[in-house]
Amino acid sequence: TEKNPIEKAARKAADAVTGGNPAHDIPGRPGAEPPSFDEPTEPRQPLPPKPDQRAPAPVSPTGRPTGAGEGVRAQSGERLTTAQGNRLYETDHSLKAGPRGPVLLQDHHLREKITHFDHERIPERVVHARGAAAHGVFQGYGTAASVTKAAFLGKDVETPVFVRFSTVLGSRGSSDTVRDTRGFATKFYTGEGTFDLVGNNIPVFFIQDAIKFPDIIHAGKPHPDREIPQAQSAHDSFWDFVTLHTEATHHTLWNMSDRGIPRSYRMMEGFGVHTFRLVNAEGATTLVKFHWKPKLGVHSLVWEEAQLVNGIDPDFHRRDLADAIEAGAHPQWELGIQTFPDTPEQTFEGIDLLDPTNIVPEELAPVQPIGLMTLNANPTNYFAETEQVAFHPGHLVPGIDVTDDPLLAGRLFSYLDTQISRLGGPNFAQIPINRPHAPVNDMLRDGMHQTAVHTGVAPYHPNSLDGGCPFLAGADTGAYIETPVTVPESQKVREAAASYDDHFSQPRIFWRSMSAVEREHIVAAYTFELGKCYEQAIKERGLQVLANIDPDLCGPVAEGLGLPAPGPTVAIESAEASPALSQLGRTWPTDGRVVAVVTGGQGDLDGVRAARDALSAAGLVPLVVAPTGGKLDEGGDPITVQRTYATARSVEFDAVLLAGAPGPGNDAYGARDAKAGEPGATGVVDPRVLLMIAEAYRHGKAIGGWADAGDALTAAGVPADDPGVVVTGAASDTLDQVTGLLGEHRVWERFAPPA
Ligand code: HDD
Repeated sequence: TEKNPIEKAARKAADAVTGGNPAHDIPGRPGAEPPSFDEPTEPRQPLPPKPDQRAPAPVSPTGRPTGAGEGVRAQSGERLTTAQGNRLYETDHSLKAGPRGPVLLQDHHLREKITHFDHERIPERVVHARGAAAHGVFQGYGTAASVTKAAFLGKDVETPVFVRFSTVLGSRGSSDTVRDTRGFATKFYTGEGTFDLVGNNIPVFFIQDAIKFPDIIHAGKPHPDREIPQAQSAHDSFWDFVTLHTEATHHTLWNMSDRGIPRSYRMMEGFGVHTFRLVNAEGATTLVKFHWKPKLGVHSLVWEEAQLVNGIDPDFHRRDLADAIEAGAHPQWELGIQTFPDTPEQTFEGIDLLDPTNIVPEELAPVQPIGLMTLNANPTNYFAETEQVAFHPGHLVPGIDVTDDPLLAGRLFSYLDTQISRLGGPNFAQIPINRPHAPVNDMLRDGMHQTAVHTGVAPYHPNSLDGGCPFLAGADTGAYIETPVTVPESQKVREAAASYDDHFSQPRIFWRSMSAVEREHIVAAYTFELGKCYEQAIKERGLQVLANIDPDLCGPVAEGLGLPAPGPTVAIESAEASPALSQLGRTWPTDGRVVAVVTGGQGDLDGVRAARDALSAAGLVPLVVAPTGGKLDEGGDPITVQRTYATARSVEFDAVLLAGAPGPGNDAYGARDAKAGEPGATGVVDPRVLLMIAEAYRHGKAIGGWADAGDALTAAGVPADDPGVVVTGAASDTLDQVTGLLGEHRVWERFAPPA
């Protein structure tokens, strides 16, 4: 009946497939029955992006903002299309010769869809494969003007940033809370071009020369025969390397400390590691080390907690960062610099500034704040942004220059090279997340994935055909203007300066700066990691390294391994402690700390409500935990249950509150398990609540309760008068004390080593 010849042809084709049976008509086809499923067929406005997903507007290589249409192809138009923009009427069935017949090769849509899918993955980063990122803004204080002309550090200058945090060793799908260094890479989209500060949460590095980087990474990655263990340093090849290359001792000690298992990306320091050279407007130079200081303080997990989280929530850090930003708790870091005179020796107080295994204690060179970074938006698309972002320590702006640290020199080569293989060619700077927010006119042409349509005929300099464009910058505005540093006269050698030979003095400073609890954690970490090695010789070499740091560190580890403690083979000098290295002894803001409010569902619900509201008002995150999901107290002001006994686990919380029952005979934490008793049965505490209390106690978390909450503590074997355990008569009193305890992150007395 179709008059239109196209519709007629389409009907014929459909009949060929359906055998002319209208029951098999394809929804959306001309003349087809309306689809029987509830799918919108008319275009609707897409949901507006969440407020936290506002990405900075990408800028094209020509400096113009790119809307849909200029260069970037994302979703546009309302109908499903092929990659060529041809509208599709169906995407759920392959084209077949009859409903039960063979699939036809001519089905272009099928082949295009599957082929694209087959190529959806790109090589993961060879290191730092697992990461999470966020957008934000950096605001300069103007305090660095005397040492650098970098415009983005000027007073109140705002610069968009993109920050990617990562682990180093694990694959892209590995767990977040493994013991490892964390990457802390920041891309500043400045008006003078992009500046990348590609740092870590540990201020020193494993090796002193980039030529060893493949070796340390081969040693740390899973063994090549069985590809195990994933994302771990607790294995023979890692410890083989770091005990043979003792320059790794300092970094390894930081990894074995609580810094190796951060509580949150939001609670980590960041370090540029190398010494950089700043240049001011007069051309005077200063050597500096960059530091990021988190406003929330530096906090860590405890080891058992980290291990549990690996199974319970492998995305713990990723989720924490995204949730906080979405909730409006925007994490902040202050950027600071330690400054050193740029002398020919490039040392400070005897410390070689070109050796990346050294720190300069903050007591000798205070960190001076120069700006504030706020992360305020989550990425819109993980692949497009977090996965494709390409950092490079050589992305520098006028006023910031590199030094001759041999580790940095190798990095300046490596990052560009790796992006070419990872992102498929030399044009990765055109990917939206990598586009500078400054005009680009680079004379780089062609190549794989070229998305710019360059104009002109003379991409060379100087030229007369394109009007001489582009022109060069003046010496006052150009980047990469070499500082006239004298290179010491020497012969070509493959060796390091003698100052690079001392591998133990700096680790000794770190060890001696730790509190008793932190030392206990370090001993436990070494005992665990070396204990997981199979080779006796590696364990023994590990102990020798520890003896050379400090026999006090070696002794208890040797005892744990059941091996004799060797004596030191180097002179054990006295070391001045640097209190700034310890994470303890200060109180910090409690914003965003997660507190469980555990109720049996029928006890003191007014108390639950009051605790929830007071915690929220104080900027903390209360999560109501009850035996089952849904709402409590439907009659009055209902309380939404956020976690059930089945979904909650202590590791998600920084503190646990037990909402007391109004009186005896009405146990608030009664088991739902029929075997254990009726819901809310008197005297029965659900084993999952008992586990939560016991774990929270073991992990040094504050535990609070009111009214008869003490009964549950007793059942869990937790002494009600122990430090950090607060039971009072009223929710408000308990809350005040628990929030106070959270300022110190944990109840450290619980970890005190046995006398
Ligand atoms: Fe590196 C990635 C940090 C030494 C070679 N590195 C990478 C990332 C961070 C660091 C944070 C992840 C960036 C992102 O999120 O995309 N790397 C460091 C620090 C180092 C360091 C602080 C020492 C001070 N790196 C280093 C050396 C080499 C590399 C010595 C090679 C000679 N790093 C790379 C790389 C990576 C990388 C292979 C992998 C993915 C990438 O670059 O983009 O090129």
